[in-house]
Amino acid sequence: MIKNSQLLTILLFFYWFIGTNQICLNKYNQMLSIIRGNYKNVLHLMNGAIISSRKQNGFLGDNHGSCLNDAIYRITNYTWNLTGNSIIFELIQTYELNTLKLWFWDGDNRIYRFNIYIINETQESLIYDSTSNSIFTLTFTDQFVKGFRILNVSGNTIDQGVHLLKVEAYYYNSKSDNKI
Ligand SMILES: *[C@@H]1O[C@H](CO)[C@@H](O)[C@H](O)[C@H]1NC(C)=O
Ligand SMILES: *[C@@H]1O[C@H](CO)[C@@H](O)[C@H](O)[C@H]1NC(C)=O
Ligand SMILES: *[C@@H]1O[C@H](CO)[C@@H](O)[C@H](O)[C@H]1NC(C)=O
Ligand SMILES: CC(=O)N[C@H]1CO[C@H](CO)[C@@H](O)[C@@H]1O
Repeated sequence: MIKNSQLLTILLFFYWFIGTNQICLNKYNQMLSIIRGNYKNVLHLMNGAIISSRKQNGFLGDNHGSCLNDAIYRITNYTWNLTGNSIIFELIQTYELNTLKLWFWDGDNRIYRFNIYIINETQESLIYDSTSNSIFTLTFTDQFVKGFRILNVSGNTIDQGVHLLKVEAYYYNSKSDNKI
C-alpha cells in the first residue's frame, strides 16, 4: 500500500519532471526558431538582406526596382541583369533554410533559363540548373545559408534578360517537429 504522503511526493516529482523538460524544450524550440529566421522570409530589405551584385544589375523603377521590396504587384519594377551575369543576394547572417522562392517577370508566358547557387560560409554550390517561368519555388535539404546567386544562363524565350519581381527565402517547417 502506498501512503497518501508517498503518492503526493511521487506526483510532485512527476510534475517537476514534466515542467523542467517543458522549459528545456521551449528553449530549444526558441533557438531553432532564431537560427531559422523565425520561419519567415529572410530575403527582405527589412531583414537586412542586400543585393551585393547591384553594380552589374539593372533596377527598373530605380530603388522601387529592388526585388527585396514589398512593392511587387507592378510588373514595371524589377531587378535584372545582362550577359551571363548574376544577381547575388547576401543575408544579414547565416540561417538554416530549405526554401527559395523566385518570382520572374510574368507579363507574358516567357520561360527563363537560369542557375541557382547556394552560398554558405565556405563555398558556393550549384543547386538548380534548368528553366522556369513566373513563380518558382525551390525546396532543398535543410542547410546553413549565407546567400544565393541567380545566374542568367541564356536569358528567356523572348529576350536575353533575367528579371526578378520578388524573391523570398525561408525555413518551411513541414514536419512541425520538436513540438508536443
Ligand atoms: C515603380 O517605379 C516608379 C519609379 O520609376 C515608382 O514611381 C513606382 O512607385 C514604382 N512602383 C512600385 C509598385 O513600387
Ligand atoms: C544572359 O546570358 C546569356 C548567355 O551568357 C547572354 O547571351 C545574355 O545576353 C544574358 N542576358 C542578358 C540580359 O544580357
Ligand atoms: C557549405 O556547403 C557545402 C556544400 O553543400 C558543404 O559541404 C559544407 O559543409 C558547407 N559548409 C558550411 C560551413 O556550412
Ligand atoms: C542593366 C545592367 O546594369 N546591366 C549590366 C549587366 O552586366 C553587364 C556586364 O557587366 C553590364 O555591361 C551591364 O550594364
